[in-house]
Amino acid sequence: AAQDELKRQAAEKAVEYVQENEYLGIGTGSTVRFFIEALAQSRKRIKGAVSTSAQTSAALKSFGIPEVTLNEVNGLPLYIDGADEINHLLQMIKGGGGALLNEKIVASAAEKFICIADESKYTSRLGHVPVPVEVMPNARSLVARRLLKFGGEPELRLGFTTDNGNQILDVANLNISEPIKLEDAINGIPGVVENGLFTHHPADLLLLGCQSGVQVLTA
Ligand code: DER
Repeated sequence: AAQDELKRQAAEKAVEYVQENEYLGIGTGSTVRFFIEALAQSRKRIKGAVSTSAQTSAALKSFGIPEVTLNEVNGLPLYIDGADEINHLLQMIKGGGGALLNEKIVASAAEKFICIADESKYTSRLGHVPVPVEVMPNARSLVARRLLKFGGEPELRLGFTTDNGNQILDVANLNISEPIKLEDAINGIPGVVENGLFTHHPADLLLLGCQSGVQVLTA
């Protein structure tokens, strides 16, 4: 599909930023899958990849890219990941792939976060997609009621458990006029493990696959 081609072009561009013989944090999703393939084809040798999901670990293994755990490294020079939505300040909504907890952890360890996406993800205002909220299963109903008070419309992601054994509420209709405050308010609800607003720490660079080619964007 045309969108896949745009994702692939952004992913291939990201390989240029990978430093040989360094550790690399790698996110989750279909755009990241294109990145892993492009990294393998580039024959660039990295010291090891810190993965964010079983899905990404499987892709790394299939391409023979060595994996290390976050505990084995002391920080990371670079983190590459996609997004469900990204605004002009490079703040993001992530979690469509269900890996938002590990993604936010590994992203926080990296000096630089490069987001790879197709043009459909780029927006002036976050909120066209729901905000995924990872919750402890026993607190699901409590958290859902609290999110209703925020004006959200929480919907349980049916038949899905995260790699960490938690559930996800996809919350539509939130007023995201103050993203950083909302990110913190959601995480302040007892029972919430993490949410998909990446606004405290936006990406440093966006490689955006567009019909006109890959645009390299900063906030
Ligand atoms: O779940 C995630 O955060 C993924 O990065 C997601 O937001 C991007 O998925 P895609 O590359 O398949 O669109």
